[in-house]
Parts: sequence; C-alpha cells; structure tokens
Amino acid sequence: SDAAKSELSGPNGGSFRLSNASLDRLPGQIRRPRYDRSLISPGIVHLGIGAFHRAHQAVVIDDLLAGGAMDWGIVGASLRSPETRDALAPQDGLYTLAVRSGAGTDHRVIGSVLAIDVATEKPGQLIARLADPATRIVSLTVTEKGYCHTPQTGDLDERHPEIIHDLQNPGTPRSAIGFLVAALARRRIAGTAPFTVLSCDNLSANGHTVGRIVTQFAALRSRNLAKWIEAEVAFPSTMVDRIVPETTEADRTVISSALGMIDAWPVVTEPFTQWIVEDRFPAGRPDFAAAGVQMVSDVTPFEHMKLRLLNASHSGLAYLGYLAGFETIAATMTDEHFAAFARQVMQDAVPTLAMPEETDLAAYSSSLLQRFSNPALHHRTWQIAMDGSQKLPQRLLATMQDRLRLGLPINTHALAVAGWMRYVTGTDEQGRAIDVRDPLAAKLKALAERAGPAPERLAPALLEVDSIFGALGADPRMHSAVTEALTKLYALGARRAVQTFQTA
Ligand code: CS2
Repeated sequence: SDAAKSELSGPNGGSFRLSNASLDRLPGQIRRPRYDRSLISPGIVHLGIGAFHRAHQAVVIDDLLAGGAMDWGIVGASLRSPETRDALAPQDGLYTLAVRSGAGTDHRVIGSVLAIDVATEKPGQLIARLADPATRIVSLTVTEKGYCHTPQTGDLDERHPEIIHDLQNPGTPRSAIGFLVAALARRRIAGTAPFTVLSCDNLSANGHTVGRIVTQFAALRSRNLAKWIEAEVAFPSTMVDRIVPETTEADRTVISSALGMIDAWPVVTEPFTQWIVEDRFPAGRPDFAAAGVQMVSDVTPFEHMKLRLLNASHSGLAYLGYLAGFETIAATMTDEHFAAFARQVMQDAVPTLAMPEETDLAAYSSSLLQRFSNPALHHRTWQIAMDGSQKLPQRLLATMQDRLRLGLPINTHALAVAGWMRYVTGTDEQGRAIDVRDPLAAKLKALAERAGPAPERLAPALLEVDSIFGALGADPRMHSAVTEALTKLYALGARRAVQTFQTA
C-alpha cells in the first residue's frame, strides 16, 4: 500500500503517526480526548491489554476522564508479547476505536491508556505498579485459559506449568495469578489496603472464580496470606459484552487513511456495548454508572444469560460454520438454517435461566442474531473456535446439565458439541488440516487419532476428558445425544446436518 503511505506522509517525507502532538491534525469530525492527558494519573492497572479491553473498559474510562475523573487512568500490561506496547508507545498510548455497522464507520481516538508494561521484560516493575497505593483496581482480560484453572471445577490447576513456575519464582511471576498474589503479598507487608480485582473475562461467576484461584494459589505460599486475601480483597463479578474481532492489516490501512495518519494498532468493533458490574469496591472506584455501566448487587443471572445465549450460539456457529466452509460469523448467518440453529441454542437455554422479571429474553435473542449478522464485522469463525476446552463448560455444558436435570432434550447443544469434536480432530470435511488453537490441542488430537473417525468411538473418547466434561461426560444421555449428533455430522457434513436438524 505505497499509495496509502504516501498520502499519509508528513513534511520531509516522514509519515504522520497518531500521538499527542498530532491530535490537532486529525480531521475535524473525529472524536478525540478533549481532556488534558498530562493531568491524568493512573488508578487502574489492566492485565491483558488486548483488543477487547481497548474497545470496552478503556472506552468507559475515556468517557469518565472527559467528565473529570482524573485519577482513574489506565496502565495496561501485556503478560506475554511486547506487540501492543511497541505499537502504542510511539503513539503515547493513543489508538482509534472504529465502530462499524451496515450504516458505516465511526472513528474515535481513545486516550485512557497512559502506558503499557510488558510483564516478561520487567516483572518487578509490574509488581511495583500493582503494589503502588495509587492502584485501586486491577482489572483483567486474560482469556479463559489465563486463569490457570480447571474449567470444569473452577479450581486452580496446581500442575499448570506457569503456576509451578510462579510458586518457585514468586518475585518474577508469569501468570496473572502469580502477579496478583505477588502484589497483594507486598501490599499486606507494607500495610497498604488491597486493590479490587475486577475480572472481565467470559467465565461464569468470574469474580468469585478468580477470588478462589488467587486464594488457592496464595495458600500454597502462606496460610496467613491466603487468610488475609480471603478477608480483605474484593473480587466483584462482571458481565462484559462487545464483539471485537482481531484487527487485520486491511483495518489498519483503511483506518489510517480515514485519520490521515498512521495508527499502528486500532481496534474494530460493533455499536453495541454492555458492562454489568457487581458493586463491591472497598478501595474506591470511578463513577462507572455515569458512563452507562450497570451497577448491580448480583451479576449472576446476567452472566449466565450472556454466556448461554450469546457465547453458546457463537461457539456453535463457529465450529459448525467453520466446518461448513464459512469464514466469518456474518457469512454463517446468511444461511437461514444456521441462523435458525443459533436461535434454537438460545431458546434451549431459556428454561435454565432465572432472570429478573423485567428481562425480555426474546428481544435479547433477536438483538444477538442481528449483531451476529453485522455485515461490517469480519469476525472469523476460526477466532471464536479457539480454546474450546476452556469455553465449552460455561457456554454449552452447563445448559446441557441443567436441561437434563429438568428432563429436557439436549440435541441442539449436542450438535454444537459434536461440531467442536470434529473440529478438534484437526481435519476438516475436505480432509484439510485445521489450525486448532487450544491448550489441550495436542491431547485432543491424540485422543481422536486413537479413537479413529468412527463417531461411536470418537464421541466417548472425547467425553472422557474430565477437565472439560466432568460428571456430564459419564452420563448415558449425554453419550447418546452427542454420538447421534456426531454420526449425523460425519454422514451429512455440517451444512446438511444443520439443515436437517432444523427441518426435523
Ligand atoms: C467470542 C467472544 O471469541 C469468542 O469466544 O464468543 O469473544 C464474544 O465475541 C464476546 O464475548 C462478545 O461479548
């Protein structure tokens, strides 16, 4: 894109780059921070500063900074790669939020991220930041697998390599759990009140879960530390929702031309955004509600609603859509049978939910289907298919368990699980290799190879993976439903399996 680059060139042939100094050169209609960024101090450290955080919480904080919440800026931390820091440091932490729908794109420059630490480079610096009394909230988006736990039980996985490492090297941890505990231990000794830990990942009871994992890890270091954490640290739960596909090279190019300058790492998202937060912040918090966040006393029903309607159908569409040859969720949704299947996954979850009376689940489901169909988002089925071993329990299996308890059939969800099974064999319907990304990928592939592709052997072999299926994996009703679905999937292919499922 030499042409695009030359259009973005500054004086002396150098390119303009988004930064504090170049904000004034942005086209007039592009929203940007109107507050004085030099007056902002950090109050939040965010672990796992990926695209989702930058399109969600960081936007809320940007709104609050504009309203004068000057001591609630964000310092981000990447636990692994320096890429985000390398892209944003030359931009003073500024980046573009591109909100896309069929109606077009709205660009806005976000100013709430003040700095980014790379944990692997200077773990001590990150611990010091977390231990700083000015840090009153530590939020996390480290993905499901970042919690180093057993998804089925919600307990710390003591055999996780990072956990083993972090216990042996408490001053130079690698996992989010290791950093949280290192910093809390430091605060306890210094007599500093603890920060509030705010999980923003798609786990059920995410606050309760991270609290349990952190306490279990701390107990392996010191009983007294674990007791202090249990008594003093707040772990509010949250429901987070915004669809944020991975930023592509094409996104960078078109967004940079809209800005008239280069943004090395913009984020792309949809108009919809939602954040529901359990209101428990003993160390203080900004006025989240002023930026549209819903503060509640119990997030559980909303979390279940979102995981079992949105994420469940998303995962179902991802596995079956991928197998049927669809590259994106929006493309999958153009097939009416897939759209109907997604709606069925949602409908089947309804009897398992206990919502406040005013909740309209039919309207919620319709709005989800509309969001999935957003033609301007290129959300790859492959991206959502990632890490299924960490996602299935709270998205699909919990609903199946509840439906069995209620004496209801589970064939809809069984087809989604069968889609996952065929996907993790690593071979698609055309015999091509699938790039399966999952912490259990190698194990799952080995199990599948040993069982061979006969559905009546493959299904039971995978149902035996205890960390995913637990007791449900041994239930005969689960066995027959999943085996039946997998048999159809192999006999008909995903497209026809979904089609005949709908017309059956
Ligand atoms: C998706 C989620 O990648 C995935 O697994 O299902 O990231 C989904 O887009 C968000 O939870 C929407 O809020």
